[in-house]
Amino acid sequence: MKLYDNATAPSPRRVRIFLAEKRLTLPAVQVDLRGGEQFTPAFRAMNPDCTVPVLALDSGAAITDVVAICRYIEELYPDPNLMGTDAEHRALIECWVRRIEWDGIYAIAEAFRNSAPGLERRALPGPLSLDQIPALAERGRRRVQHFYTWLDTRLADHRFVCGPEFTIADISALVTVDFSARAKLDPPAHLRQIARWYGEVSSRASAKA
Ligand SMILES: N[C@@H](CCC(=O)N[C@@H](CS)C(=O)NCC(=O)O)C(=O)O
Repeated sequence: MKLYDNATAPSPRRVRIFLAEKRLTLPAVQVDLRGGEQFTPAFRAMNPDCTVPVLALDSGAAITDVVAICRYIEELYPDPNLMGTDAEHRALIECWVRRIEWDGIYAIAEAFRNSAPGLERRALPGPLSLDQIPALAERGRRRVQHFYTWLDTRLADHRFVCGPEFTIADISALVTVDFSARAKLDPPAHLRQIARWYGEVSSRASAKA
């Protein structure tokens, strides 16, 4: 197994934290996204979506999605459990992860990629060159505030996003909040539950990954 990674991008960091929680280290290859290495024929042959992370398996298969990679690792290395212990738990965790992606990660990406100098013509990751649309940056900023509001409400009576246990949903939300700083969209200080939860999850050793 080999992980195609990038040290500063949020998506592969979700996998690195997941691996750190499992106390696993995989051989890794840094993909130079700024230098356009994701568009080289060799990388495209492995992942036509031109994104990281990719988990290349010894079988020759390539898993090109964060949650699919984590699911594969979870099945091989079930302890500690990070994706649910029974049908209901697994389904609920998946709901929260999807909500965090949709309202959090994608919303911040929408705001950031449609406004950041240096990402002109790169408004979406992937093989297409797409122009930035300033109205989408504004829409993304509004969507992020909605994300923070519901996350704070959720955390008011849950220690972690899915209850008493740390899960992949916390990893996803932690990476989202850290990504938000790059878009100058940090959670508002009055959302005390996010601050309390962030203090706890960001001090875990895995958060350094
Ligand atoms: N399908 C992927 C998307 C991952 C993704 O968007 N990766 C970004 C880094 S965070 C990327 O590779 N971007 C390449 C680019 O911007 O050209 C997943 O969620 O696993």
